[in-house]
Amino acid sequence: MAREAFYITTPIYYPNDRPHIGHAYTTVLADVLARWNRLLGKDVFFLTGTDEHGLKLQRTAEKHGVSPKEFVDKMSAIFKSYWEKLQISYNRFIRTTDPDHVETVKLALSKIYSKGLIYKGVYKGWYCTSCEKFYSEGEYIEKDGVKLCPLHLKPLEWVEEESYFLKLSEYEDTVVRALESGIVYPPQYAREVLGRIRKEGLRDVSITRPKERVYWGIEAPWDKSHTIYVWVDALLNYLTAIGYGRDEDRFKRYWSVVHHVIGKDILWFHTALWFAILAMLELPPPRRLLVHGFILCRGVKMSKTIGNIVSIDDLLETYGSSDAVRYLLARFSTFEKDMDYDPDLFRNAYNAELADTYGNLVRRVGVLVRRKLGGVLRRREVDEELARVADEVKHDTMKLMDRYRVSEALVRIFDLLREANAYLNRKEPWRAEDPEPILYNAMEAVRVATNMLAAFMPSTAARLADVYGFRLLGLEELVFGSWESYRVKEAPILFKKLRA
Ligand code: ME8
Repeated sequence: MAREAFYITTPIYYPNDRPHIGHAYTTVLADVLARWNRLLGKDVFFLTGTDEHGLKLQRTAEKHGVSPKEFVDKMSAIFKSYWEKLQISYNRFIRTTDPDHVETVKLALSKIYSKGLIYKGVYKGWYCTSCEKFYSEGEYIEKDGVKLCPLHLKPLEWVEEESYFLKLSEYEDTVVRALESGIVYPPQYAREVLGRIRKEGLRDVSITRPKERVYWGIEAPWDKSHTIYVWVDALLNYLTAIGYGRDEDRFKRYWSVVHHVIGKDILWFHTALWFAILAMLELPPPRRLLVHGFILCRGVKMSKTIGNIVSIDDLLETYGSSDAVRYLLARFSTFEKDMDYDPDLFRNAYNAELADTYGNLVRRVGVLVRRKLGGVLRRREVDEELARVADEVKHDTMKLMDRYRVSEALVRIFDLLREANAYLNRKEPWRAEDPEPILYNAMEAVRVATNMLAAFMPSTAARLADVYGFRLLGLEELVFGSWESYRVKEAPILFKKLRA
């Protein structure tokens, strides 16, 4: 039987600067979900990449004195190198300058154009280049008579030019229906967009730019003097990567199970604009749109443009490993709310959870197996109580992950580790005449927890499996009390304690 498919995407990021922890947050969350679904035995396709066209990139490259292509080549490689450091297991890293993407954009837009859903007009409005977005009255803020972008607090530019428009207004009902169908998680974000549509309606949007102003983009297939608006170009990446217009079977297989993970800043584009474009292409809306809040830095959204950034390198250096960084980002992730990056909170969780609860348990069990049993631990009678906890934890974790409750799932896995620590304290294998049954059960708890944690901390899981002599399994096969024998080569200290 064909394996169930699972398609997960991150936003494709603007490579105008290196990624920061906001980008890492989304990408790690998506990676955790991708890896978790692989553990469930699914055929996962995980997509990330860079959004390389548009005025922002054009200007940044000009500022650096290089061509846009040279600039994005260099920057997309930097994004890749960070995702490697963070062990992001993407199946494709898409770049909007990739030839198959350029082809997809032309194909999709020609289709929409031929349906009469694109018309010529004049656009006038206030534009933020950092957002690549027009702001209408009520959306921007005004200070000393200057109109400012509400996100970047930078002056908006007045733009008045010929443009082609997309008839979004004809798709209001379709978009509303999709929003009401429960595909947006958490639902508060669907309500937010619905509220805005109710208030303003869905207006037609400008989807091209005159080439003389924005040359760095994909040419409109029906008018070579225009380039496609970067957001329309970018959204279509989700179709390119799974073979839209080239491989129908593959496309259908993955499109039916697509999960987009995004930050709330780009919610409008991923609902109003995206759902409408999909309907114009006669495609269903995504299966799920998972929206998370911002990482704030002292109450303000962290952003490259504002300059209040915590870098990925800082985090890697502070917490010592990419697994620890991944753990902490997932541990404090919230979809509903923003998360304020608090170094004390992160350090305390690192010390209490990773170093003490997990690290100590692993080390204690390993040391005792080596000291008491010469490193060889065989299967013995199962402790019913610990087995029950392990089963319940696995069951609950699967349910939580199925509902994208990533942080709660982590806490639940740690319940098993806490229970195993308490079990060791109670049973005192260091005093026991026959310590093997106790150590076997504690080790089984380590194995079951580690196997689930492989989605969050893949290096740690692989390393432990190697030095303790077990194999990481699919979740279906993961049963407490089923591993035959362990060979403990060394008892590692997984996470060194951090000082304040
Ligand atoms: O918007 N907190 O790219 P982008 C949480 N190219 N998440 C954050 C964050 C923060 N402080 N800062 C950034 C774009 N992010 C477009 C996307 S997709 C078809 C095109 C994350 O480089 C979050 O996922 O500005 C947010 O939605 C995304 O980065 C924006 O990245």
